[in-house]
Amino acid sequence: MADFNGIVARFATEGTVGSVKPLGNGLINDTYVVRTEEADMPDYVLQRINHHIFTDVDVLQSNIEAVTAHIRRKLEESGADDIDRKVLRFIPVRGGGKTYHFDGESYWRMMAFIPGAHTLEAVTPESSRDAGRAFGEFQAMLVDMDADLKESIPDFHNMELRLRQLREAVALDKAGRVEGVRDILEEIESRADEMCLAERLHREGKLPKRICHCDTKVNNMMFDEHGQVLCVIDLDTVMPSYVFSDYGDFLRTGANKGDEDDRDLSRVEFDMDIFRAFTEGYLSSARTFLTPVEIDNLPYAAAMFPYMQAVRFLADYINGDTYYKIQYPDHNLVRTRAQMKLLHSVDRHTPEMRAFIASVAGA
Ligand code: GN1
Ligand code: MG
Repeated sequence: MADFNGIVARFATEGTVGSVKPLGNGLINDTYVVRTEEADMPDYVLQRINHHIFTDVDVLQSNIEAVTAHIRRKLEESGADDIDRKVLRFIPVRGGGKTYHFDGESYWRMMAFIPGAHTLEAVTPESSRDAGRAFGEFQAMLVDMDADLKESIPDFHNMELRLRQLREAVALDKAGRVEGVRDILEEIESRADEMCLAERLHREGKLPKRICHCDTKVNNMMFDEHGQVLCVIDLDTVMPSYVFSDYGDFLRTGANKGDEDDRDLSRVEFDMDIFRAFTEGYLSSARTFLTPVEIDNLPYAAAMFPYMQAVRFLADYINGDTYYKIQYPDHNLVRTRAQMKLLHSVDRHTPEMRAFIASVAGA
């Protein structure tokens, strides 16, 4: 058990720590809510950063500080109200400028808890329209940022790299699980070229990298008491990437009628109502900067993300579950199958998606 009081004391927080309790269900970091005893003092979110995944915590926090400062400045310039609920505020450590503390074992950071806000695990067409607008706005606000952000996980959404990692896992077969998943591996390989389109377009100079969120899950947004989006959270993966990351990963999680790890594959279907609402919202704020190549390939992004996530879950399963937290032994395999099922459903809707995007983008 970590010495929470000792850790919190390292940060320039206000008030007296009352309680520290686990918060949320992220697969990567450990998150806690720190309640202060005084009613007029802020509460905080404390996180143990997974430094096996984010190996350069200094890069990670510099990216996050640069991005939140840029957004805060933009909100101030535009005269927005309630700014402290619209952008995260990281707490510096006492007597130093850094926003993280290393206790000899783990890296910790703290941010102000946003009062009266909540996250959602399920989406409706209304909230996904807002989400589309919010993630589009997030990208739009960062389009003119000069700071040179580094990739906090190099090649995070590089499909070619993810396939190489899967092939390495298969070659080593550390957990002796390859024999049991030959059918999925075969299907994945049969679509590998098609799914690496983004990297090819980028090499040909036809697809830019922009600052993206790269983990645009439904539960990475905060809503206010009226169900309005306040801000996007979980900024660890904010880095240069293709806009496909934010578009595709939202639909992967938000437009799945089942769960990411559903055992009942009949529940896993691509939800066109969510797709339409999210796409309308996204294009309303992102159309100002998106290129025709980016717009034309949004349906590809919707397919690539379930595919990429299947590749990642399957590689982890084959490696013996070293990356994602699991709740039972074949959890990563169940997740893989659910992502492949989602991909099949996306495939069936591709022509309809194309037509819809063309009508909205052309409008
Ligand atoms: C991880 O921790 P969480 O749940 O926000 C992962 C994402 C995956 C997701 C799958 C840094 O995100 O890329 O899409 O799990 N984040 C990292 O649920 O690998
Ligand atoms: Mg998260």
